[in-house]
Amino acid sequence: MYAQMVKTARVGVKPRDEMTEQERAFQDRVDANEKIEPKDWMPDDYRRTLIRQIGQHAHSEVVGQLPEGNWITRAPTLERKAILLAKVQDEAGRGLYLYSAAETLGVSRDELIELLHQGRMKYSSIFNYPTLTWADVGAIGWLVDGAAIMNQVHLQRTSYGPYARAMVRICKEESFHQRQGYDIMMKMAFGTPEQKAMAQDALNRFWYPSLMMFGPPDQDSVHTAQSMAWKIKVATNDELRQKFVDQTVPQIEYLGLTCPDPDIRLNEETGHYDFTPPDWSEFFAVLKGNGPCNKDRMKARITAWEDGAWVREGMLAHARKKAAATAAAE
Ligand code: BYC
Repeated sequence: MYAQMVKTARVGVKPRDEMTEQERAFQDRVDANEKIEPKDWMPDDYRRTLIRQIGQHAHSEVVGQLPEGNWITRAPTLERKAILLAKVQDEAGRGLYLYSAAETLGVSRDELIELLHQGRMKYSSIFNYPTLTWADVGAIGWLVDGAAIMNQVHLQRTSYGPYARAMVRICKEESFHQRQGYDIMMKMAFGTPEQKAMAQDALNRFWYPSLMMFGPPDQDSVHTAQSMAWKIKVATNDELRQKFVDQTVPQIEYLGLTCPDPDIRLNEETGHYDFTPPDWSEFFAVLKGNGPCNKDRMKARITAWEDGAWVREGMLAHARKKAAATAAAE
């Protein structure tokens, strides 16, 4: 059923005097910071927006395993390999409980996965960039997980109960992920000149794609106004991007690396860093499927899904057998 709704999820904020009584009561609950639970009444567009965002979030976790998975067998030490394995495993688990949160809204995991494979649902743009060196694994943990946590800390206060609760656990994992990334960057940045050069190169390539993770500028963000009114989002794309820059620049300085944005500087008046925005035409090209790795990522996911068919069939057969045995014993 969600398939028919996917492309209709763009709505403006409905003025209060045009709302039905039910919609007004719903908005009042949201305004009072009450959590909305699966069996509560909710506007169809609230449901659709959540399915879209939670579904994309789940897909991002699952597709996001691929760039790091590329380095599991090549991690430089046994310890680094064990840490990376644990991190990638966390991402798989998060995909599962985010799909479960979406299922509470009446869409099946199979349907969401099918839409992803058909290119009708998105996942985060960042995972369409390649991981060329071990330093990229550090940059992903530091910058990509750092950007993700900036967003997810706010999402713990999102209005939909199951999503907010999933975020609490995700944030705990994410802070470990971010620290392991920064730890790799410290080793590299304080290591040999070659290691430091690799760290700088990873920062250069991941800086702007990380800024893009927060979504288009507020004036081009189609969903922000309504999502903020419903407290699905509790901060805008630009607000979170600015917070990320403010947090990250001192970390770059500590590492002794150089921010790839030559114009970045602390604005004494605002107390925030002024920075050059990403090339938004690149962002929209990546969203359209034209990033460096879009095709590889989808191919890998579809192959994994098809190769795993026998596992799903086996588990279903086992569940049917167990259910029949239980029924026979009653
Ligand atoms: N990439 O109106 P807007 C992780 C789309 S995974 C792709 O601002 P919204 C990790 C947007 O969907 C964590 N698409 O949208 C995992 C919309 O298109 P549609 C991932 C993007 O939803 C493994 C259009 O652009 N985090 O950390 O209000 C390893 C207009 O945008 C992107 C989440 O998923 C993008 N970057 O705001 C390591 C957080 N940005 O749907 C790490 C949850 C925008 O109309 N999601 N678009 O076709 C959100 O918070 C929001 O969905 C966003 C976008 C802030 C991303």
